[in-house]
Amino acid sequence: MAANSSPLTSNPHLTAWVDAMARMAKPDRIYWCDGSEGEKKRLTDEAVAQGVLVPLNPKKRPGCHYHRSNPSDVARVEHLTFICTPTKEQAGPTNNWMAPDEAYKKLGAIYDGAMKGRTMYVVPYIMGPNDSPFSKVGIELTDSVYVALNMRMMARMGKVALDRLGDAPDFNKGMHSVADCHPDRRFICHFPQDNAIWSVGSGYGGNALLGKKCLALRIASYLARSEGWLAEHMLILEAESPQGEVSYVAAAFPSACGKTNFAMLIPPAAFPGWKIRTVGDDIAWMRVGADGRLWAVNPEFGYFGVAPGTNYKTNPNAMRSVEKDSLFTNVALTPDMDVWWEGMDGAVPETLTDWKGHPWKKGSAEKAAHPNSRFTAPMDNNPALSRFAHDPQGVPISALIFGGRRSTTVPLVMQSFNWTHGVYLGSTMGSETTAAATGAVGVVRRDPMAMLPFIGYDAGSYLQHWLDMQSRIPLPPKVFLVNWFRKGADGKFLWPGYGDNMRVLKWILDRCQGRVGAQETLLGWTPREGDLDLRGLDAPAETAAAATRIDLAEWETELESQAAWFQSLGKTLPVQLEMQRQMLLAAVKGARRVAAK
Ligand code: OXD
Ligand code: MN
Repeated sequence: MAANSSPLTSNPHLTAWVDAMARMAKPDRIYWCDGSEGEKKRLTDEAVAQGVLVPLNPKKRPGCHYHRSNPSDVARVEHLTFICTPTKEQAGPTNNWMAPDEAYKKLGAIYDGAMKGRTMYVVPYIMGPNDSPFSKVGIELTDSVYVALNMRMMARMGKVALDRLGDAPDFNKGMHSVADCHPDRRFICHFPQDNAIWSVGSGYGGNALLGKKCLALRIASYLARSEGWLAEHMLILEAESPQGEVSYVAAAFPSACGKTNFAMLIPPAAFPGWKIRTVGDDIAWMRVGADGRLWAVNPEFGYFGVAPGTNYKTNPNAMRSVEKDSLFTNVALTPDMDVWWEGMDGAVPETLTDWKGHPWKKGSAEKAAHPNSRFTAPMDNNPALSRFAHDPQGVPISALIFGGRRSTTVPLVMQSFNWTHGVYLGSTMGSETTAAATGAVGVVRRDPMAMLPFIGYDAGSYLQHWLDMQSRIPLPPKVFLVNWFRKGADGKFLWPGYGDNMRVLKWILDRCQGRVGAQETLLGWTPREGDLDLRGLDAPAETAAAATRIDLAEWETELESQAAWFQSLGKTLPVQLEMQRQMLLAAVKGARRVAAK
């Protein structure tokens, strides 16, 4: 490869670091990515020639490619993900910790010569809009052409990042090698104090696309605390009412709770004139604006979404986003070289090639697509992209929403009494384990702000930072908790979800404007009968009542069970949060005592 083998920059900090990493990994070639269209074509042709990518049927999926990963490398590996702060206490009880020296030594030994016979791609990128004060520059060095091509979709990549960086030393140093892709030599290490990430042994998105979870959440959350802002696992959506009022909300849900679907929601027929547009589907960086409000940007440039379950009914905008120029990983292939996954529209094909490359027949007990198979699509493909998605100033946030997957206890929607109570609701949110994961079913896994795997430092200090933000935001957003997954006595979901979540969103937006009623319960503000707009809802009238109900006996159990979670966070747990829990518990116990008399 002749093109771009010499540095596209004279930045001495950058060239010295690239040289040092190359001396360690010993690639045959170094290639500096410029982000051009010509380069995209060249790298894609190269990937196709190596068998890393397979072109899909150009009539059905123009510009699209397919990738099959190593079958042992299909998901994020939380048990192999480390925060390498100088002390273990700085990483806190919810993270794996490795001493920085030990991590550099251990991974250095794996990197040593790992790129022999390979090309090292230098991938400069910006997380955030090009000219935004929010944005951060990262450089990823990788021996995977698949990673380089994914990065150009997921971040603003190439010369644009080198131009922004100029001669400054201020860039994230991301080193990545698939090495021999063996689980025994797989580590994802973060060095927040060095603004560095070393990832080895995995080519999977969340482990290998270093701009996403590693930089935009783990490292950014650490930087955000010292710089006074928030880096969160949140979608950002724009809602426009029929009267033309435009508002923005940011919402945190654990992985696999329908975040991309909510970010691309289609309002039900009973809500004519409402338009929902996407700013981001996974990550929000939020700063206090000059006007005292909280402003958010989506640092990403594309979507890295879970394919199974996505169809033209559940998420038409995601389906349209992947109609062209997209990359598919570990889905199934149809005989005419289109993609397929469980839950796609239409009849199940008679035969397919499954995600491992084996022939597959309709009715097979095996899944054809891996449950965590993914699409990568440029966000500009989204027909409902907000016109502010690339705005350097971001969008002003009216409401923050936290949500988990709970079959009992947590109502459809609840507004917090104040900021501290809102932070408490976020800090105790969680999801029940499902049969899809190993271990007991129905156990609540606490996942504060949906950030458990992504907080780049001690979790108690992270929650303190959230509390401290109150004094920094003169006009803070209102905070809400939602739960689309509550079940009735018959074990069926009480709430239809998907587009009907618009009804909940409308209540939230109206609450932000003081336009709709609510009832003050012991646990927070919930909609009274008639407050939620249920016109045209295809569900019995009792549904909303059952979904929004507060059951004090369930809450007593819930509040008691939160004690162990808070205790597990150790001495940095903010005292206000434990006091909130105790105040609510005392109130619930008191009310139950009165009721029992
Ligand atoms: C996740 C993801 O796992 O966005 O949260 O991929
Ligand atoms: Mn995510």
